[in-house]
Amino acid sequence: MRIDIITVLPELLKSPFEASILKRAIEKGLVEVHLHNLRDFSIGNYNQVDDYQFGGGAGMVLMIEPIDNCIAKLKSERNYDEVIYMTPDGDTLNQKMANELSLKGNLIILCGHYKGVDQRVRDRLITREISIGDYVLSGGELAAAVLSDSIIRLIPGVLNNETSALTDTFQDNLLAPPVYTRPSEYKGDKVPNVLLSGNFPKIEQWREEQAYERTEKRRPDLLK
Ligand code: 6GU
Repeated sequence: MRIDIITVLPELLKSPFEASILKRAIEKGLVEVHLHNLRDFSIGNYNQVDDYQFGGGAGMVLMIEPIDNCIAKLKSERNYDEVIYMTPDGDTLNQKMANELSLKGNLIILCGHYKGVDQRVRDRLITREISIGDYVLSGGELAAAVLSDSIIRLIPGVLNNETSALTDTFQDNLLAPPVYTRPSEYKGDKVPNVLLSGNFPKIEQWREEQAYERTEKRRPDLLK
C-alpha cells in the first residue's frame, strides 16, 4: 500500500510514522507514506495556497489550483483507489471503513485547514470525505494520522501476532474483554481465577462473556 498525504503542515505528520508499529510497517516495506507540502504547489509570487472566501466571512480557504496541481502530478505517476478529504463534516470513521481501506492499493489523503478547501476541490477531485468524530480539530493533519494508523495496522504482516487485530475492540462489534498481567495479586486485588486455570476453552468462554457484558454496559448501541 502507498499513502500520499497532502498538507500545509507536513511537520505535524512526521512523528506518527517514526515510531512503533507504523515505523516498522514502513521499514518492512508493507506501506509507503509520502508527505507533500501544498506550499510546493503554490501559485504567484507569494507562495499562496489560501485566500479570502467569496461572499465575505472570517477564515481563509485553501485554493483549488495548488491542490489540483499536486493531485494531478501524483495521478500522472500511478493510479489511486481513493482521494480522501479529511473534514469534520465527512462520514465518521469506524472499524468497518478502516477494514475496507486497508484492502486498497494507493490512497491520497488531503488535509483541510482554516475554513477548509474550495468546494470545487470536493466536487471534482475527492472520492471520499472522512471525519474522525464530532469535535473540531485545528486541521485535518491529526485526523489523517489517526486514519492512517487505523488502516496500516490492518495490513497483513504489520502486527507481530497476526491474530491480535482479530481480538481488537470493535472487531465483531464487541468491546475487548479485560486483560491482566503479573502480579496475580496486587494489594489484595486478584486476577480472575479462570485466567490462571490453564483451561483454554473455559478462558475463551469467559472472555466472550466479559466482552458481551462490557459492550452491553458501555456501548449498547453496538449490539443493535
Ligand atoms: Cl477530519 N478535521 C478537522 N479539522 N476536525 C475534525 C476532523 C477532521 N474530524 C473530526 N474533527
